[in-house]
Amino acid sequence: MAVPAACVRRHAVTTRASPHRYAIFCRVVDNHGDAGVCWRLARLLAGEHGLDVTLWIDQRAALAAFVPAAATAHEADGIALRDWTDAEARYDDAPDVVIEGFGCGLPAPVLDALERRRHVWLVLEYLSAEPWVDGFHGLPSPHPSRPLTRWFFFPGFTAATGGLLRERAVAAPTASLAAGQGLDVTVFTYDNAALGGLLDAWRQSASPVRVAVPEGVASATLAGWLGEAPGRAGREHQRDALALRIVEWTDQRGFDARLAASGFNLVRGEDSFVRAQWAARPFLWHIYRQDGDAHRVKLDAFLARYLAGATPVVADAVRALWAAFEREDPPATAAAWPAFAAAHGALDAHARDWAATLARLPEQAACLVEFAKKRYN
Ligand code: TRH
Repeated sequence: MAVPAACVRRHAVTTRASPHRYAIFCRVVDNHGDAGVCWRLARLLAGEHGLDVTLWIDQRAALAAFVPAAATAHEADGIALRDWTDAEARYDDAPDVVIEGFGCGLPAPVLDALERRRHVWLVLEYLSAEPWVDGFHGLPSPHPSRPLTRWFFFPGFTAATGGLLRERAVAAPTASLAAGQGLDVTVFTYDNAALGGLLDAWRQSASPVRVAVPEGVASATLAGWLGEAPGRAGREHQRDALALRIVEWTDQRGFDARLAASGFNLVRGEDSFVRAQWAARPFLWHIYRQDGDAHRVKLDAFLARYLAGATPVVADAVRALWAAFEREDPPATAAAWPAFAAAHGALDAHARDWAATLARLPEQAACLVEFAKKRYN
């Protein structure tokens, strides 16, 4: 894979050999994003860079939701799978590159092993569009009590960051499939009363709206709106123009394909948020809430980039809908929908332009491999 010049320039340190054995450490905070991002990265490193990758994870169930083999197997998709607790007890592996997922820490036996051998230790940070990320990507930090150095690796939306995860197979965006025959929507949000506002709007739509919701997603909100439990995969709920279908979870490839086949996507967290952008459809990001409303800063930083080149019609439609949803305001969300729907063609074109812009930025796995090569000593 071609490595963007920006990746290489920033880390110009003498190369001595190519690190080949990668270990990714992942602790699940909640939901599926920690496992999802680590798995996406692992698949790219193994599948597209031919590297030897082991994923150490503390909660296999979070991964097994979309990689069923991960519940018990020692290997899936060419990636070795190991339990975090095993590394706490004893660590005999000898990776060249250790990736600490989202600052989750490393078990003491791993730190002991790193002290004994040549390696690169990267801390994979959360994705943010905030401008300060440019200055922090790639900085070293000495360990407070051991002779070890960690390097901070920030994904991001500029050439000065580590970029975004993107498989070679991501298809060039095509025009939306929705025009004319109604709208297909995928909903992958957290619980949020504002989702009820959207369902109200879709129910009253002049043309059919077909909504797919993976089983268990936003189930309290859906139960409140439907007046009954949403049920298991296969269950369908018809409410006037709205056909709401509960669907099975798929693997990440299937999930990506589902987003690409929808005319509008509601996503959340980090990995699905990125995938909605590669799907190049109009979308709404239900950002993960943080204490002190820190998430609003992140949301605004993303919107500032996403809407920088947008027409007023697109910018107003996105801002009104996203703001109402973030405030968890059902009537305002329902009220924002008609303008969003009316701008669908322009929103779709904007989403394709945005995906094309992002595709010219560094690809995260390629950038990380280059970064590790330069720091391997
Ligand atoms: O599940 P998320 O909300 O995860 C997170 C965590 O809450 C985390 O603590 C937080 O810090 C982070 O968000 C910001 O959302 P995310 O990141 O979109 O991860 C979901 C993963 O599930 C993603 O890799 C896609 C995958 N998935 C499938 O592969 N198939 C499916 O059918 C579905 C529904 C999801």
